[in-house]
Amino acid sequence: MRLFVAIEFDEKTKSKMIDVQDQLRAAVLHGNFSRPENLHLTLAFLGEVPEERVGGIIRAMDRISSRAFDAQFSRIGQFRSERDSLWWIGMRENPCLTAMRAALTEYLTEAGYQYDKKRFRPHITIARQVVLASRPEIKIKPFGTRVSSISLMLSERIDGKLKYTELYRKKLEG
Ligand code: 2AM
Repeated sequence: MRLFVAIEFDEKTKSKMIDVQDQLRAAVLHGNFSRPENLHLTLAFLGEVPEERVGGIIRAMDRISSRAFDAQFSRIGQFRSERDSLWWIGMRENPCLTAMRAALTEYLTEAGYQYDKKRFRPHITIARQVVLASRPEIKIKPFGTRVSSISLMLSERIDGKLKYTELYRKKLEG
């Protein structure tokens, strides 16, 4: 099973992300835009995990004692490759996020799980494989949301479409 741990967002927050996505859409020649139900922020990408090892991930998530926190979004950015680029909305640096993510990766490591070790750049992917037609005029009005849980997500490709399913939700305290 292809798994990752992520922050999921409520509809109001996602509609603000979709506003940004729509501004980008207006300027692309090509782009693979994330569907609203797929908008999330990945905390740890685990990759393929055998079904019998899912329980250990849940136990690692349950060890986290971090509190709920307010997150802010105020910028967009790109990860470029030679051919195209991935566009994202960034979550502002936040000591609560950093501490919670550090606890998660520590407990996953202690339990013997591997996760993607690239430098953590908290982001929500809004579009992949973007090729621009014109310079996008994107105005992002900073917005915020309360993060009060984290989710274990299953990633599947069904009929060519990426589908994410929440397998477990860990509530943060407070
Ligand atoms: P991305 O949006 O920047 O591609 C599910 O694939 C989630 O896990 C995505 O949010 C993706 O980030 C993230 N992820 C991190 N490392 C990954 C990897 N090596 N392969 C696929 N997805 C990865």
